[in-house]
Amino acid sequence: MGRVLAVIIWIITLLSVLLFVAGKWWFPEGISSHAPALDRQFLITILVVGISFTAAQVGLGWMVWKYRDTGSSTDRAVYSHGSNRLEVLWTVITAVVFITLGVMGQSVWASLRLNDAPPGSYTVEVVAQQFQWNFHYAGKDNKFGRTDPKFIDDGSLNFIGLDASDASSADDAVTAALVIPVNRPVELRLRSKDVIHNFWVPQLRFKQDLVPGMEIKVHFTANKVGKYELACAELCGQLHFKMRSYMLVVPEEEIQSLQAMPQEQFQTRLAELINQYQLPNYQ
Ligand SMILES: [Cu+2]
Repeated sequence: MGRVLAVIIWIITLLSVLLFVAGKWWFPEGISSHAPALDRQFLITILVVGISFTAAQVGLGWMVWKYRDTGSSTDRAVYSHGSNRLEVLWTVITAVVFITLGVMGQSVWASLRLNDAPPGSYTVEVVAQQFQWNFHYAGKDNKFGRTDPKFIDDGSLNFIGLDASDASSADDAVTAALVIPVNRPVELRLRSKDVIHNFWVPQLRFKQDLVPGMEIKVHFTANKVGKYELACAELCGQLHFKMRSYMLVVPEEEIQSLQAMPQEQFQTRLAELINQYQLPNYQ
């Protein structure tokens, strides 16, 4: 029986490794300038973790095989207090491996969050709420109209509390889908009206929480025109599954013309663009 168990452990290990090595299920194509660095880091991490996993499972199977009940032995089991030296050794090795991976990975992560967005970035304010996304664009004057929670009125579609008495809010647009330029840095200012939500576009290799009471600034550069699914990746309530939208990456000229449009025209054109672009093929 011990042998059978050992072989089962080895087969499960082999199949688990094959799932990854086969490469059938992997990330969709990356569409941001930081995607290659992030994918490289992910590959290094999964190789290190995969090798450790395989070694541990093969070792486990080997122990099961070696110390199986052969029916002939009359030895009694011995109790061991363990080995402090071994405990220290494998704790230190694990810590070194994980800290090294963490330090290697943080540079990409930090570059998108801790530095200021490059000058000339296209800025969009993102206000998440149960259960929809609101994207706020500055309009022709490049100035965001003032917002105040006291003006929030979902009934009259003022989801973000735009102050109508502020002159710079007159040309602003608020939409339910995100549209950004290609090959130009984009800064998102992420806020939430109620609970924690999470902005996630897998192709962008970008995922960030939106936390009530905080404005989180992040930036990235998308480098492929197209339509991508944008999901809330934080379980945020009963209708969380409905909190999905699109991110459109369009040529700079399209952004310029959208920016010059009044709100209603902006909405119509955005709807047209959403119909026009196809989602990437996931096969
Ligand atoms: Cu959400």
